Amino acid sequence: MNKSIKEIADTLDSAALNSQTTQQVSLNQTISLDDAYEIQKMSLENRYARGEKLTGYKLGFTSKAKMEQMGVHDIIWGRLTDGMQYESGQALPSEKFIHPRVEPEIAFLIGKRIDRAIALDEATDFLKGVASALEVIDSRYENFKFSLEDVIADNCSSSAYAFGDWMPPNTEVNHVAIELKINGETKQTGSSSAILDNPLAALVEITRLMHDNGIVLEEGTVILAGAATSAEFIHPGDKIEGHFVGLSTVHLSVE
Ligand code: OOG
Ligand code: MG
Repeated sequence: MNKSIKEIADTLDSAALNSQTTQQVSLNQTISLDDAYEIQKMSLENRYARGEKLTGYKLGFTSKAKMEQMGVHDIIWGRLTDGMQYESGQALPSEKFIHPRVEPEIAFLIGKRIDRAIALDEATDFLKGVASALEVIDSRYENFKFSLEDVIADNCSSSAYAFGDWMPPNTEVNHVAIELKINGETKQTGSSSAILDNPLAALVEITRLMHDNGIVLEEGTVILAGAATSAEFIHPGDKIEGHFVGLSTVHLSVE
């Protein structure tokens, strides 16, 4: 029997809360893209009810490397909360995760309220800062496998993120050379231009998506532009470093 949108939202939220996998929704029933975003929104309501606060939004599959790694070829967006936020240098408690993966990203801090789709040449005017970032994704689905609708419903696998130092809005974020190291070993290298040819284009894209969804980006909102490289699995004991030329290094570890 088909589950309701609310039942699916609750199942995904408890899977995240209890660090346990659940079956892909699409194996049992067909849901539309609109349903998937509605499930995401409802599952986040449970987090807010537990006291978590919305901090911002993220894009997913904005680079070819990510699309190919996960077999999904459309841009998706998800919600970030303060419960997912870690300081650079902090340890991630492994019991909170299922099969986490880390990926290097570029982050934006909104400086001026945005209630419309902005253009690329005005993007920096709306910023308070830019930063390097690490995102930890942790699909709630078995074997990290999902369809486009599945991953959207699961809030785009969002589970943790950390920023490097915030830099002024006019700091160059394009063509930033990136190196992801785990335990001193280089696991991924790339360039921030892998993100839609320019991470600022991801900011433009999110303003368009938010406008279409009637969401206003308030001052202080954080944005993750999407990973520039494929993601790497992380395990207890790992020390993770994201090096970004011209931006600060971000560190995380797993305990
Ligand atoms: C979905 C999340 C994708 C990104 O940066 O592309 C994402 C996933 O890969 O599990 O966060
Ligand atoms: Mg990401």
